[in-house]
Amino acid sequence: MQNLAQTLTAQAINASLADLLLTLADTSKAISQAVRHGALAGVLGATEQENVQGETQKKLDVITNDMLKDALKADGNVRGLASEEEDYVVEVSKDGKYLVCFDPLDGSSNIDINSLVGTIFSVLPAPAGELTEQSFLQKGRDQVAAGYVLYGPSTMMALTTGNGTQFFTLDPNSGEFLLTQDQVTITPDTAEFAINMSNQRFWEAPMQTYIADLLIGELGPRERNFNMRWIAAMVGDVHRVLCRGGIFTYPTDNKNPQKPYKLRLMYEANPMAWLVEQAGGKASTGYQTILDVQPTAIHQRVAVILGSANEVDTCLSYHGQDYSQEPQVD
Ligand code: AFP
Repeated sequence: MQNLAQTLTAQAINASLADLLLTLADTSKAISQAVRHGALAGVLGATEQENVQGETQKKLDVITNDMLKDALKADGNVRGLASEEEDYVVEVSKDGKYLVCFDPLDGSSNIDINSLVGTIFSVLPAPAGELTEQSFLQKGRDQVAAGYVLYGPSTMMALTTGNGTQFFTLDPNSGEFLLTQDQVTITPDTAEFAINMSNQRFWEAPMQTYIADLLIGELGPRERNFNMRWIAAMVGDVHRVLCRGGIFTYPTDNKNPQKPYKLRLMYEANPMAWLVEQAGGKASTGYQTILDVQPTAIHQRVAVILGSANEVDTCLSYHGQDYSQEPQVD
């Protein structure tokens, strides 16, 4: 079986980007070890700190963030980095060709219950000149690589460099990520949806109607029944969608008018949207294709509706002109 390095060579990925992706892969192996040790390593539980999102940082959030920062600083190919756990962008090397945005441990609320967590990364070209937050504010369409590593029963990487979406499985014996699926393809139709139903009363009317029709199933306009899953870790829900189809959405809600969206654009929505599109799926904010959103801030959030192409289209058809007025966040 082909390993990650051999796959990158076969895709004719330039040496600098290939080295960077191998650094991310090697770091994810160390993160996988840290996650697996859990309570035995005293890494569970929360710190006293809050991140820029106002969320209490788990010990593993901080540990994994430091692991990635240290690895990327030593890599030599990185101009700068942005992390969910860092208030500001971090300059790394004036010679680096790439910017890396990452969520070091997505789903960290799952850590203490031994449920799925993962690392999400997005690689952008580094523009010339001084490094500022503006350097990172490039559309998802401009990514040169994107992926995640899922720390589940097996440790798996999903990766795209624009040559489709590939799955790699970490071989515990060799320590190599081996290519286990070359061209991941999302089924265009599905009978499975993923949403946090507890927010139902806060959604906008079109999403309430769309989900209500899924729940009515064969008795309603969809004329068939649907199943629901919610892992509370985007990395787990998106992996399921890539594996067997589905629609995943964290839509606009008015639970907190100052925060109508939950998921972060630069290091959650954009990398996942590219993986999904490269697998034949669709990814929308409800107002526009996620990969075409012009970022305005490194920690900006967006609504996300992604997965099986025909089901995403059906969901969007409920929105029509209702979604023409995107909520404005001060
Ligand atoms: P945490 O990393 O803080 O657990 O958040 C995970 C996440 O950003 C995303 O991965 C999940 O899909 C979503 O939040 C879950 O949100 P709810 O906890 O509101 O269901």
